Amino acid sequence: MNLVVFIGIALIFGSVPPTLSYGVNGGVQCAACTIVSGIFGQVAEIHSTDILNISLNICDHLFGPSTNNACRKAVQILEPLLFLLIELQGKVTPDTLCYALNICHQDHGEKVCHLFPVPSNNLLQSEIELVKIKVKPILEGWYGTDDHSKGKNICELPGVRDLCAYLSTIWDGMEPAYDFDGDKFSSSEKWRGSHWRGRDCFDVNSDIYPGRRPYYADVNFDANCNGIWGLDKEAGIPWETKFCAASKSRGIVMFGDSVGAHFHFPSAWFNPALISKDAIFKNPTGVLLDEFDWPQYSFSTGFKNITDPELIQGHVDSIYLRMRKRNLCNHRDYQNVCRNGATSFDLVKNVKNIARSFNDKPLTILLGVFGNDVCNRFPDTLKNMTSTKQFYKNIMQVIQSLEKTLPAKSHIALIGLVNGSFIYDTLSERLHPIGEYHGNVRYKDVFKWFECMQISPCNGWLSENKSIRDATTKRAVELSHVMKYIATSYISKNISLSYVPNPLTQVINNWAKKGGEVWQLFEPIDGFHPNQVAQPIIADILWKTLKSTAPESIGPINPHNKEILKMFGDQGGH
Ligand SMILES: [Ca+2]
Ligand SMILES: [Ca+2]
Repeated sequence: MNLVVFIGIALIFGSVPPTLSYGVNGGVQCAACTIVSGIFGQVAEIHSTDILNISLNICDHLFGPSTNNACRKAVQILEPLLFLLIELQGKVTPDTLCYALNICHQDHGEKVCHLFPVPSNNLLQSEIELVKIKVKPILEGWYGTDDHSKGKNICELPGVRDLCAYLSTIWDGMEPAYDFDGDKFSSSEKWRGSHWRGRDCFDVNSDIYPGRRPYYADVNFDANCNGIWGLDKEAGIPWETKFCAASKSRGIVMFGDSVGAHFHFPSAWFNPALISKDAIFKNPTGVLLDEFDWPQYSFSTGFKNITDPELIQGHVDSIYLRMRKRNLCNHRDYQNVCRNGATSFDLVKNVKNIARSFNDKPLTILLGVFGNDVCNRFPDTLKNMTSTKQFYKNIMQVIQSLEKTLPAKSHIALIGLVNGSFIYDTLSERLHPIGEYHGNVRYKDVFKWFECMQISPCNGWLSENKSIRDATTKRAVELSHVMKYIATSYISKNISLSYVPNPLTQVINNWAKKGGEVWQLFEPIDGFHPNQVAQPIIADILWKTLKSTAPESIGPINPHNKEILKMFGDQGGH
């Protein structure tokens, strides 16, 4: 039960801002409790004896070995619950347990929400009462003997409180946790480090970072971290000047939401057989530090081969890799400035996190909020979508503030919103990973349950009501038109703009033409984030569009690439 809050929340975090409580009837905490009890209940069926150790291993796995204290402490607090789960497995549903714990409840005027099939003869209420008797001593152990009838917040528990606070800190900023010179570039990978922005090759000097122009032609040291520096003594010319000065090298930024950050929740974590075997949790990964995002493998700023196949599999290709291949002077000049759940309103705030001054090399910014402006959790979802007028205002504000800071010849590619109308039809009747083991939970059940607790990542496209889904698509198309209008009408002396239709429609069409099924392209847990199969296809389509509509955004091929490779090898790696 150590993941009580977090697996469930992360599931939803892909598309909503990271807040630890929202929704009705216990909302996101109820969801977390139900999902984690569901998974661990299944684990207990297979492998009950070692569930505590399995939980502790998961802590190490998610947080990395050095930061596991908060998680391990939380597991120890929740231990009695683990044993109750073993006792109850197969007898009551996870919904029942979470209601008995008062983490799920029924708010005034709301329906009772449940994910797993309701017990026959509507036994839910009487089962809840029975489990409450068993839960009572545990709750008294935690909260004392006062009234437990009020809904409880898991983050109020001693021990768990520290874990919640820790995670809030991790997921708070968009700057690297380890950045000793404060230039927004880091020498470590995780926690908004080099997984997100090119590695800082000298993290105690804020004048040395990827993307800057060379310092005195980088004769004495590598000021822009591209691995090229020193002097060609025979010719008396600095290597950086010889290889890069005329190359029009430039950097790439992905600026947007969870799609740009490559949200991915390993489905192995939903598989009780794999969890019990413990194999997938053997290596500490610190996945949580990267907010369940995998920018290092993404279509925009991906740069490394996948080495953890138990968590994620597939091929990596990206706009960054292609720009780097085109011109090796671009080495390490990438930034992924994305945040799960970001809307156009968030872009206005997050734009300050793009690290670039007008003295640096030009930048190509892929700006895309794929769906959060039309996706929300509210029952009246249509009223809560961003209006075209407001969207125009937000995007204009972002562009104007970028125009003030970006180097000349920078380019902004505005990417249209996704058309999510395929999601419901593709998935609703399929089994969701949490229901695969017993064959009892389909995507439409998950969607309805989200809606019931008002925590849905996208009420519009996940609604069973087709007219609501159509209205959501309509607004997404309108907002894409706003992007296109801005891209074609904005006049600037300093920067250029272009519009890129959302590549996903073409990705789906190409895939279907080859005989593939649409669901194979999306994350199984949430059903709508493009998975690692889709990432390289997106990169390819996006690249071709950029190349034909805005060739200046990718720059020319550097004729010195072979010489750079020969002279500087892997240029210090990533
Ligand atoms: Ca730094
Ligand atoms: Ca250099």
